[in-house]
Amino acid sequence: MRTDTGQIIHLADYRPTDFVLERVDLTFELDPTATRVESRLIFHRRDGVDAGLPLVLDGDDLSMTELRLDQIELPASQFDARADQLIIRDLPQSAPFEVTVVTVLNPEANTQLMGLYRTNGVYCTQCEAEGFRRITYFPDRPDVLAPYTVTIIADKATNPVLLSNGNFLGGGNYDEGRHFAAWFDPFPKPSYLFALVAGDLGVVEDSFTTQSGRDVALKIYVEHGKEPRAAYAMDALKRSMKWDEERFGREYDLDIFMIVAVSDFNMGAMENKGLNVFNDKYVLADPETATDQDYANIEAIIAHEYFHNWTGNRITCRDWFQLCLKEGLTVYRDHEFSADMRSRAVKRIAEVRHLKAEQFPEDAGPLAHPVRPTTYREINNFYTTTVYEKGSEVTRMIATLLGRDGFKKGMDLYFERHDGEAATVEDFVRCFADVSGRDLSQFSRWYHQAGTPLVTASGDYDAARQIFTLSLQQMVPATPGQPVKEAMHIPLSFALILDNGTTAEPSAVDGGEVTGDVLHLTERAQTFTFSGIASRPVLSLNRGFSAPINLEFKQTPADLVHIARHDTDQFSRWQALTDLALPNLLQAARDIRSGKEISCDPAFISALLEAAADESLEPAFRAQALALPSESDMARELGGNNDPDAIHAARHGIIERIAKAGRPVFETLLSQMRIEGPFTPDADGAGKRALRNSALSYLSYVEGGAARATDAFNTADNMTDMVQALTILAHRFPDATETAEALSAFLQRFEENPLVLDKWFAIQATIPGRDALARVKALLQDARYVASNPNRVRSLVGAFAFSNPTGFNRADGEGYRFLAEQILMIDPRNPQLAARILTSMRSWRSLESVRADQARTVLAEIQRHSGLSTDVRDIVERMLTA
Ligand code: B3K
Ligand code: ZN
Repeated sequence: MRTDTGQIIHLADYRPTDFVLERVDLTFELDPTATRVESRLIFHRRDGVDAGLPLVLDGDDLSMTELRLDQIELPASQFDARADQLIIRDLPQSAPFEVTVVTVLNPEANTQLMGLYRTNGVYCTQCEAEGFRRITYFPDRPDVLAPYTVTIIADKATNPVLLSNGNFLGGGNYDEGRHFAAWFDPFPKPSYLFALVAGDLGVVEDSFTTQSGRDVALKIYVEHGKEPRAAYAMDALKRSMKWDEERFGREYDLDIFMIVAVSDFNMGAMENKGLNVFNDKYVLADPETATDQDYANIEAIIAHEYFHNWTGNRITCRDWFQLCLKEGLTVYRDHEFSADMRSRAVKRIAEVRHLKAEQFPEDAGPLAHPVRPTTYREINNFYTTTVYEKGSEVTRMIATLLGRDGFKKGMDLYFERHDGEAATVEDFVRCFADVSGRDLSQFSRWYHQAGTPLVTASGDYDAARQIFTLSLQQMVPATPGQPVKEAMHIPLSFALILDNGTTAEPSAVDGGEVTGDVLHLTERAQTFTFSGIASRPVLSLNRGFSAPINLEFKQTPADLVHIARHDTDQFSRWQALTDLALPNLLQAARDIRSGKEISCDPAFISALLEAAADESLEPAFRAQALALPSESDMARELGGNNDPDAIHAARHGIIERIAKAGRPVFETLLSQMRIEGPFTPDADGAGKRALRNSALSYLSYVEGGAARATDAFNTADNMTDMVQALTILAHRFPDATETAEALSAFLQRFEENPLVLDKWFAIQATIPGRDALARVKALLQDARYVASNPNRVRSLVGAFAFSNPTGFNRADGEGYRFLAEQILMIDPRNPQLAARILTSMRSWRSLESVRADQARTVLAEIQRHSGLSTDVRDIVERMLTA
């Protein structure tokens, strides 16, 4: 039985626990099907709490075999034990007392991958958000913090490695071939940060000396034989530790920091104190098997989980409504880290692409919710791009408002004030208000109001008075539960670019607050005037994407070309190229639907090719410019009545035109961007490979056959090039013999490597067109398809539903029906995974009516299904009712 009864939890109902937890002492006797967990908890009643109130502990699917109070067995009359709750009555008024609970678990049968489970013979835990209650009865909420002692007893031959949080206390041999290890974590933590790992694993070891001179042992545990593939992760970890010291003054606090890579994991990774558990996809890499994107992901996620040690662990969340307090902030920190490790501009472009592709649709659809929600039914459904990515953007805006030094001071105060506490978003914001003296109350609406603000801008230049006038309006769309919105405080970075490419320095700016190059839009409508502007300027607005908004600003192609050439902000140059591309793409989509011939503005094509060939720009930037807005970007911009087939055909047609006009440019790039010597995963090399592969892809649109991509596939000496070539073959020439041969050669070479096999599945699952569904169904029958492995499910079912717009959104609804079958099959074993994949339908209302009707029918069928998990029920009902 699941704990979650589907009740709605409200932020307004928050109150502290009646009992204070002082200490936790856990003993695990591991067994694949009958693990015994003895938990000893010391509590005292909180001051002022009524003596009659019982102790209520959370459970989920638990079976208890022993219960003692101060070591004496409790009479049945004194407690009620259910699978999801333990209530103990008649407890001491003020003196501390000890509750001992023994539960017996079956890790082998735990397919949800929450609580204690087994993956490839390794015991492993996942407790965030509410998995600890699947291990033992506990006040399983983030505001209950205590130091933990953990003893693990297990068969020594099969489990030589026994790990938990904190510092190693000691270990030794036990009876019957068993051994034990004891760990103590002195830093009070909530239960969601508990972790245990046991099994037979290989280890990579290193060390780090902190800024104050303490030595920290670093260990990454992987399956035997995979040790060399953890080298990059180790390097990323050491760089993260150093960066957090230098940038935020944060030093690591335990004697040891461990990472364990496992193959069955519901998400990317988990920041358990001192013992991060990772999806092995984000640890293992070598040139033969990992792409540049894989390396970048590993670097970012290793950093993210490490940074949680301060933002999440030392200061945690008071309740789950505050999730963005740790997630948004930590994403901001990992973004800054990657920006410092790589190209800041290219990193920013990638972030904004991701935000717009994932968060903007969420914010515009039925699942929209504030960065800091006020209600939830299933907390696991709130680990969203809104909480993470928009949460990070909100943090970034605070840094913009306060400036680098002000932000640093605010962070220092936050660490000083709240270390060791479970804090709230209000606590966080107050630190920045206190150090800056700024009133951040209007700004805080970013946490509370859902929906992407729409800013409409128009400019006017008065040559006689040498004044440039900018009129701005803002509107936040209605979202579920929030029909009416208030005006936001929107920081807009700007530049007035003159004819000669220099930036105008106005003699005065009126109409609102301006700090440095940032305009503060705080009213619904506001007009800024810039005086002393000698000639007509081109306005570049929302530079660096200083605010996560939709901007409607009708600029001429000539002005956009001017920005693309001259803005000192590289991000804005990319944005201008995108703004040039979009109207062409969108018009082409409309033309196709009305049966017209499509066309493309030559001025856009030449601006794009100019950027592609511009050797003063870094290759990675040029590759980003060439990567046109995606089909889902187009769908988002079209905003409704969308036909994925028309969108696909339109984009295809525009690419063909660019390819035709740019053939010589692409030919040149292909030879210029060749890299000699062995592969290294650095950003420079990655940029060159990206640009070269982009050229290769464009060329496939002007060349009739698969020859060039086949050659690229056959000569590739690294996984990035190989995957790109294989993708071109599969997506552009799905029926060519060369494609079949390449797919089978790839399979043969990498059959033993699950992470590469995932790529093989995903490339095929995303081949556009009507045949996609049949292909996906056939792959589902492949012996290598493992339904119990979340990575594999995501690489086939997830990739199809999220990343194959034409294949999935078939007008006959078969794509949706297939997804529904899969969801209903996955749900009983792994509700979190099922719910996550179902969110692929979150934009169903913006489809044209035939598809939208099909989607609605299928969602209603899912909803009618009896026995849905709370996770899936929550998603499907929100998608249908909003
Ligand atoms: N905090 C975890 C996510 C847990 C998800 C629980 N459903 C990973 C992270 O954001 O670092
Ligand atoms: Zn996180």
